[in-house]
Amino acid sequence: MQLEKIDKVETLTKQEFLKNYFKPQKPVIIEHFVDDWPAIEKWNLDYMAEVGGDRIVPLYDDRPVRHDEGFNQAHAEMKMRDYIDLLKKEPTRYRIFLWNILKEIPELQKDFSYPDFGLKLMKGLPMLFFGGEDSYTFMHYDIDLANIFHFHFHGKKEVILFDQSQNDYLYKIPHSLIVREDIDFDNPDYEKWPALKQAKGYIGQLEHGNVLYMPEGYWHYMHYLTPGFSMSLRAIARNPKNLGKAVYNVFVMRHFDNLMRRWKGQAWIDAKNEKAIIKTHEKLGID
Ligand SMILES: O=C(O)CCC(=O)C(=O)O
Ligand SMILES: [Fe+2]
Repeated sequence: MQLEKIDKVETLTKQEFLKNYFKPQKPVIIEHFVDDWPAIEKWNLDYMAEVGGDRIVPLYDDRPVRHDEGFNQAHAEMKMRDYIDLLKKEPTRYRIFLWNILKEIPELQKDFSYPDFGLKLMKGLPMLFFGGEDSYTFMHYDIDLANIFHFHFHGKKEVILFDQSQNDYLYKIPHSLIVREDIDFDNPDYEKWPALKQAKGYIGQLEHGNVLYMPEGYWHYMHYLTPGFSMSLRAIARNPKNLGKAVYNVFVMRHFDNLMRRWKGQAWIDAKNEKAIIKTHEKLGID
C-alpha cells in the first residue's frame, strides 16, 4: 500500500475547506476546529460513564460476518459503566459502533454544535463510536457514501483511508460495504494479498479534539491506539454517482444480501469471500 499522510492543519476557514478539501474530495485533519465546544473540556471516558452509565450499550468485536447475523447486528451488550471500566482496565476487542447519542443521552447535545463547513449537516444523526486499546474497526465505507466529519475524544486513533477508485485493489466483498476481513491493514501480508501493493491511500493519527474529514464514499479503517471514542456528523453525498450508489445500497444491495443469507446460508458468505479474491486477481492478471 502506498499511504500518503493526511494533511493536518491547525484550523481553516470554511472557504479554504471547500476549496482545498471538499471540492477535490481530499481528506484532512483539523486540529482545532471546534475548540469552543464544551465537549473539548468535558468529554472523556469518566464523563461518559457519569452521564450514560446505566444505558445498555451494544458491543461489537472483530468476529467475521456470519450468515445468521443481521446487518450490523451486535455481538454482546453491557452497561455503559461496566464497558468503560473494561476500556480503562485492559485492552478489549469490544467496540461500540454507530450509537445514536441524541437518542440515547440527549443531554450530550448541550456539549457540541453543528459546525459550519459550508455543507448541510444532517441533524439528528450524530453517531458515537468507542474502542479499547488496540481494537480496530474493519475497513468499510458507509452505506450512504456521505461526507463524514469524525471528531475524536480521549485517546489516539490511527486511520487508513482509500477512495472508491481503489476498489480494484482492496479485495472488496461483492454485495457488501466491506473488504476481506482477514486482511491486517496495519501489517498486510502481500504474499496473500498482492493486489494491496497497488493500493494508494492515506494514513493519519487523531488526537483529542481533532476532526477528520472523510470525503464521499471513502473507505476507512480505524485502529484505536488507546481507549477512546469519536462522534461522526455527516452531510449527504453531492456527487450524483455517489448518491446513486447510496440509494442502491440502501434499497437494493442490503435487502438482496439479507435475502441471499437466508436462502443460501453460510455458503453465500463463503462464496462472496472467495469471489473477492478471484475477481480482484482476475482483473489485475494475478494468478
Ligand atoms: O471510529 C470507528 O470505530 C468507526 C467510525 C466510522 O466507521 C464512521 O465514522 O463512519
Ligand atoms: Fe463508517
